[in-house]
Amino acid sequence: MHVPERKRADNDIKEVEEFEMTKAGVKGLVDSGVVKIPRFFINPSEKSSNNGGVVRLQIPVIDFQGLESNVTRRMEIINEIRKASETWGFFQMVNHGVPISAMDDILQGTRRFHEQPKELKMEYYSTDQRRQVKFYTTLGFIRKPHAASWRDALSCTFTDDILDPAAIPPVCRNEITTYVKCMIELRETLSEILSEALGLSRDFLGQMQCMKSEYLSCLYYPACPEPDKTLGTEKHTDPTILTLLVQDGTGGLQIRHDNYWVDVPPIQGALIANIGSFMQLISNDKFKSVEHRVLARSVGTRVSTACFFFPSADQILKPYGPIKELLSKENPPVYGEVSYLAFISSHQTKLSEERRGLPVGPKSSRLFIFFESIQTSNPIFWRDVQKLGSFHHFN
Ligand SMILES: O=C(O)CCC(=O)C(=O)O
Repeated sequence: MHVPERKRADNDIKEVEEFEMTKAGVKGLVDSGVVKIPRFFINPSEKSSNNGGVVRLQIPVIDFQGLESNVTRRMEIINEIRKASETWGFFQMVNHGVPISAMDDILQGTRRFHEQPKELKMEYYSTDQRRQVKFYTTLGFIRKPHAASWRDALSCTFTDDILDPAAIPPVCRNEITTYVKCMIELRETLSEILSEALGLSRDFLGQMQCMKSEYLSCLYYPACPEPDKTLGTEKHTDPTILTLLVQDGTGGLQIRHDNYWVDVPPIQGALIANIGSFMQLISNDKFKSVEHRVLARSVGTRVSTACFFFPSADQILKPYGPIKELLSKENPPVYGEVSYLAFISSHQTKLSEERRGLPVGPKSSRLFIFFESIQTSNPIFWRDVQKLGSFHHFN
């Protein structure tokens, strides 16, 4: 039977509202024994896309051994990271200095949070993007019609590296606090390496404070009764400077490369790094932000934790553009200037337009023009800006 588009959308919204009211997430659905997934998880555009992953292509694995002690090796690592950031936008790191125990613990803490009794998680359940700590599935979905991802998230925003530990759920408080400290240490190292890989002074990105805040996302992907109809994480790029990810041994993460979906295989002890689209902007397209997604699966639960780096609160309204030192007559700016806040909001608009199948304009208009107007015309937006700290939505 033909169901008119509007009717279908209304039904979807109702279904989402009912789902949100349970405050139990995807795991709650699975625990209730669903055999058919709700319509708002169905992702028709993904049905026909290559789900197998391509094994002959492999994303770079970079060994950090010798980074501090061997000048030649340091230069090699910088070159490997430059190459990977220019061509893949993704790389795996081993011997990166983050203790394996901290990585194992954050994955266990993530699992513990999501697997505790529903009543204990519910107090954190929220669709309010401004909450610094929240448990959610379809954040913002009702305002942005698109297919939801088959996963639950616990997210914590550390603006300028700070979050009161008391705000973090006790069941994973120690793990999150320890892991974020490790992420901050590694961020310092990567900030220097990425600066040098761009041909800038070692402290350049650090001085810009463009990766001084973190959004930690503790992700739980339950088994799905109809995995071919949805995705664990919808395809997207990250609106960040850099993202660091630890995944368990399950697999399912894929990145878009040369028009193929390439598997990112789990490697014991490795962390995955990917370039965010704000880095693509400030590097004037030298470094690439690429699409990635996570497949849903019929058996087993997948757990991962992503740490997204974005600018300091002080810098959030400052105009950023391609770094002047990287520009020349041969390499003119590809982008105009934009504040991070405008950028991230435009990223969401772009995502929802793409998800609705609308055409997306050329780079310049796509990124900036819409938010040039919003910046001056929307007082509510600006009120939210003032109390910024967690006005972020990373997929
Ligand atoms: O869970 C993963 O492996 C990736 C998650 C991701 O891409 C995201 O949350 O933005």
